[in-house]
Amino acid sequence: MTSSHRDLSDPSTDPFDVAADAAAVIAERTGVDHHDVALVLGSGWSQTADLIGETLATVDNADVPGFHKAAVAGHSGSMRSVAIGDTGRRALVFGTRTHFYEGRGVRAVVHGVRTAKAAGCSTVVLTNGCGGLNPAWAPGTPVLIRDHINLTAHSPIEGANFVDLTDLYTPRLRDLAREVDPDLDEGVYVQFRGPHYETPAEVQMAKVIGGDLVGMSTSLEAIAARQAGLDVLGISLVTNLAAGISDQPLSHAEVLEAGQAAAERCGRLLAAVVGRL
Ligand code: 8IG
Repeated sequence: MTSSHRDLSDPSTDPFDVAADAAAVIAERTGVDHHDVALVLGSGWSQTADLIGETLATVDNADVPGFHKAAVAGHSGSMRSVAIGDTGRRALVFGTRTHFYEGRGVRAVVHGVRTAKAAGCSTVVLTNGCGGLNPAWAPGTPVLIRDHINLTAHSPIEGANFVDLTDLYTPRLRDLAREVDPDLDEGVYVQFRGPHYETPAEVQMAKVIGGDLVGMSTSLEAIAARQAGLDVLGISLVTNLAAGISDQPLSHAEVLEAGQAAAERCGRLLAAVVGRL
């Protein structure tokens, strides 16, 4: 293990070196040098990973190079190594993510995904809480991400690397999720910078350009995952109707409530999909 805690925001630091350092600490603290699948738990998803299997180790984010404490209420500032049923495989479950709006830079946003790759994962499951544009999606409805529109005007990719994003959200994994839960709808996720929610006019713009879901995460992570060669499954939990779709104001309390209400359906979905990967 290396004791270096190189600063991701220093341009002379190679972010993949920090990811390798992080993976080494994770291996040491969890006792296994290989994880198979990584999950990032977004708003509303914190209670959903327990059905995957037994938690065998918990590591404080603050102890892992490049990671930070949770910035959002309802997120946990730790990562867990979870047995995937009795398959012998392991899931690396990130209890929180770094959001672009935190201002730590894109490298920090995608560090979890790069660490997952360095830890041996071949698949990443990105979850989030978001606003829905389809009035039929009541708060608490999970929706598969079919594609995204990245409105952050940033990319996690540095240099002239032209990464193909066709089928970014792996079709085979979407099919698998729908086998598990045939009622799952699919949608296009639009990542705004945040941390303010959208105006109703911005939500209408998202609709006109082909969006179904509005949120503040996931797209940049998915791009980094594709660059790393990971398969990506994205699942949004609609925790609120997007601004102006309903006449209700938006609140983070509503987000946490919808998560509670949906925890069982979402947990069963995650556990079944991860068990069958
Ligand atoms: I939870 O309505 C959650 N996150 N941008 N808009 C955006 N992000 C969100 C929303 C929302 N709900």
